[in-house]
Amino acid sequence: MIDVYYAPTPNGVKIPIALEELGAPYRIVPVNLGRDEQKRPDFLALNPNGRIPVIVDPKGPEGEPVSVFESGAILLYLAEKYGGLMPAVPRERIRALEYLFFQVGGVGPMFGQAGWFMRQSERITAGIERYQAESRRLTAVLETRLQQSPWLAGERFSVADIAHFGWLRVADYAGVRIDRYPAVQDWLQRIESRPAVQRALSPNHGA
Ligand SMILES: N[C@@H](CCC(=O)N[C@@H](CS)C(=O)NCC(=O)O)C(=O)O
Repeated sequence: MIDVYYAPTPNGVKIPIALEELGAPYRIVPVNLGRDEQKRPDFLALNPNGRIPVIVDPKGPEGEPVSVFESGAILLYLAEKYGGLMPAVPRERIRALEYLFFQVGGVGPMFGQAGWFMRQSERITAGIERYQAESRRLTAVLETRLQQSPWLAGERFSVADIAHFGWLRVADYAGVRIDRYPAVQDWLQRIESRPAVQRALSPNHGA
């Protein structure tokens, strides 16, 4: 059974969603970010970057335990291990990789910075405007893509959709009004209605 070092955050929710979609058993190990548990030595031994999510698979390569950090790496590890959530069609696989990296390199950091600047007691206008504008621009890229195809990779739901879902469902945190992006809004609703996603987001998820 895979241990998921978890907090209910935009990056955290990606992992139980993937595991539920793949039908893989897992156990939640709560990490209290408010108490900085992610900065303790035992956690840093799993992720030197001191952030969730992290997984520990007791049956990794050669049947030996392995830990994985960075949500994109975890999603790809799980997709390979359980044989799902990555399109088999080569062109769709390329699109899935593109949008997965677009999320971890673009949407995640920009939304995170926008939200951070918006919540500082000192108003730093240049920071707020820069990161909100970039968050909105990236969401417009997703809007264009989702006007063309039902899922980010193409015809199939994939790790790329899961990666974006965590942040897009809380887009207002970054000052992004999702009702201005109708294809993204429709896509969010289709993901929210998936039974595996509902299980993953329920408080009693995992073993
Ligand atoms: N690039 C990382 C980002 C992980 C990340 O930012 N995690 C946040 C929660 S969403 C966290 O652990 N924050 C606590 C901290 O920064 O100390 C990933 O995709 O896994």
